[in-house]
Amino acid sequence: MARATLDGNWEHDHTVPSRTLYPHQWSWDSAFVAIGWAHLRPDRAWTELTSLFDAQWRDGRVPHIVFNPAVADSAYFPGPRFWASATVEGAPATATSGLVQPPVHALAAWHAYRRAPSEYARAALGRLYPRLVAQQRYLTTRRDVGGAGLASIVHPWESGLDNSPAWDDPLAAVPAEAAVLRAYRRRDIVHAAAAHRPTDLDYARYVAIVTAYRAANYRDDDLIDRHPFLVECPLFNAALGAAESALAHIAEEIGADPGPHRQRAARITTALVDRLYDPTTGTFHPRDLRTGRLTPARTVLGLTPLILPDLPPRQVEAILVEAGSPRFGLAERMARPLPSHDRTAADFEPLRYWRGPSWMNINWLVRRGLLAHGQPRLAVGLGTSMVELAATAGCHEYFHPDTGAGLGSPAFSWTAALLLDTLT
Ligand code: 9WN
Repeated sequence: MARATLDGNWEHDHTVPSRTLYPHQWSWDSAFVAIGWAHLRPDRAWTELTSLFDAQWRDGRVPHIVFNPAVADSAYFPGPRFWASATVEGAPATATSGLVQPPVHALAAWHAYRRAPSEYARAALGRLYPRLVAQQRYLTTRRDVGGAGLASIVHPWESGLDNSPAWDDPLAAVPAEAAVLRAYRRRDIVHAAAAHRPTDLDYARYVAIVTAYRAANYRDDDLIDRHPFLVECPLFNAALGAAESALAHIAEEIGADPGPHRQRAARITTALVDRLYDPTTGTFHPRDLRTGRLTPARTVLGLTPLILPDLPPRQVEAILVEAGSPRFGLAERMARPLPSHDRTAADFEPLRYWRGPSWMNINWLVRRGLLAHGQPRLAVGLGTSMVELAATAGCHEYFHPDTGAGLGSPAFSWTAALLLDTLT
């Protein structure tokens, strides 16, 4: 089933997340998918990552969508015409979006390499290395809007958890003009139930934020003075720090200097704890740069700093307490994987996208974190629940966090890829 899903979604040099909902190449999807290909066809793992980085912008940003020119503009909203990247200085010839997604690529590349090492893979890793470094440089310089050593996201789409309750407060401050949205036609609700997707109001704001960024040609200078959405996300920055740790391993493997990567990993970890950990809630929260405050929702984002190998013991312990609470239900024997939002919260919605359903990629990341921090029994508990879920429901995009029913796309690439990886 997992193999058939990946094979069915393979498209020349990349894997579409889903044939219906997402007919192009997505950034963090490709990273997760490469891990799956490492088990089946390692050559495709490297082709996948290489094709994504072929669309890297001159400033180092890796776009969150690389558009397939053979697919009609109307097949996905917002399509290439809306982003208009071709007119922007420093963008590649291929049409892309102007946003990024969590930088999980170095982590994925290192993981894929260790799953299937070979001379071919080492050469591919060596070619990818400077591009991964450029990606980090972009995020740690141009996106350090808060000036404290963390990267800011400029749109909820950059978090990968588009409509998480984590973004409700910062989004509420974004003016939403219904007229803006009426000018476009959403495609997602043609293929998925509207009640399982972000709302029209969410989309109006998504469009308004891109419109503001696009009007400045996707430049990042002076964002603090003009951009309507600026947030330091725990997952995004945990990925940023974990990327430096992975780059240190990659550097060692290919004969480059791992030292600067280790130093940067340590700095990002310290900044993440200083800026995003709340000792009163005992979990990590996003920081809204427009208000300077942490956003209050306790979402699964708060657990993801566990992927940082040098996260201090106090925060590791706090995450284990939060994850093991009724909010998320992590245990050595657990019926269902972690939900995307606090089960006990009033705004928990078990069917709506990132506001409750379980997702394989987030569970995979937390499981890696458990293994890295010496929690093999909890990792087995979580891994078993993930495998049972996908084996029973199929390779769906997301799952009802209580019943385990499959939701969204029924043949979703990263679910297949990470199922394969969790099985071994
Ligand atoms: C917007 C492709 C992507 C994932 C995101 C997920 C969803 C897009 C959308 O699909 O986002 O980027 O149209 O909803 O939220 O994490 O990368 O699978």
